[in-house]
Amino acid sequence: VNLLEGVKKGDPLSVSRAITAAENGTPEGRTLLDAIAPLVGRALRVGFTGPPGVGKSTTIDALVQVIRSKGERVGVIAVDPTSPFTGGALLGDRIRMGKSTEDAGVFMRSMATRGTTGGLSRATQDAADLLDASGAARILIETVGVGQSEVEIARAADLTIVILSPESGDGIQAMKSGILEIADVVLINKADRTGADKLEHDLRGAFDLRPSRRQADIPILHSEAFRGKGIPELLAGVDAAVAARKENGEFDRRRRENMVRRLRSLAEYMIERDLWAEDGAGGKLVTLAEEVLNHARTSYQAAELLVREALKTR
Ligand SMILES: Nc1nc2c(ncn2[C@@H]2O[C@H](COP(=O)(O)OP(=O)(O)OP(=O)(O)O)[C@@H](O)[C@H]2O)c(=O)[nH]1
Ligand SMILES: [Mg+2]
Repeated sequence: VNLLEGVKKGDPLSVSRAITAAENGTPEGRTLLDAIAPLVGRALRVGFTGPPGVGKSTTIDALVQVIRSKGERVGVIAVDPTSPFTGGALLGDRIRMGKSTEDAGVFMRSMATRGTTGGLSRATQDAADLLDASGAARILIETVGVGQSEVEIARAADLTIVILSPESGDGIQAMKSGILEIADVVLINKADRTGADKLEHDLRGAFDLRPSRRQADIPILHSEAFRGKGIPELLAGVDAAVAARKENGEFDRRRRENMVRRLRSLAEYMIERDLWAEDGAGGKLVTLAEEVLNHARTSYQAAELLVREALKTR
């Protein structure tokens, strides 16, 4: 099977295999990523983050249905910091929705922690690129907004939605954790519960204390994702924000900024990979340690040698 052709045609099995190859860092994965590069950049990437259990997956599921009703193809990436399928709602609704599981216009993928968190971020961006090349018009990325690295993954999108709920002091927690700093849109989900208006009021108050123009512009929307309420309005809010950003140049500026961060971390990953490769500098590590102990070299000289070795291997 030609994986590249399959990805380009949007064949789900090919996309799935391609993401796995990229995730595992195989040569085939790398070749594919280079080959699809000219097709990347068309899809809108939206990051969703927020405290555990606020309804991120439910919101995404509901949003997927609204997007599908407009006929657009959509890709979903759920970044799970612990295990592939604990998210519950995403998988649960997928089974419940029945038909939409077979809907070739929806592609869902869960990314599990593998190796370093930098690796997770890289794998997520690669998966988004593959979905982009496969013809998805929108790519929705869910991360739990607890660890800094997960928040970073959500921020690497074109637009970041922070979801809160009126329950269990989410708002206060969010204000303290700094997660609101990355919000382009705030969604107060579980608006059926008491306290949604108070939360909005508190958020406005917090935004007003830091009256940068950006903060004042952040829309605060309400939803009851489990019954689809407020979700068409969320999509409209996203589209309005994107249109405004394209108009004022913010959209392109953000893409450049994200790419700078992505290249920086990719270069760091490559150096580290090459540094510890068995056939490269990594193989000299024990010998060099011995030499330092025997005063044949200083530790700095030995480390310099390792770095030079790593940089010339590939
Ligand atoms: N009352 C109420 N419950 C909701 C609403 N939206 C989602 N839920 C419920 O909240 C629970 C958590 O929903 P999820 O969508 O799994 O939340 P999540 O943020 O993706 O959770 P994690 O991925 O585990 O962090 C589920 O039982 C949902 O049915 C809502 O608008 N109102
Ligand atoms: Mg979830």
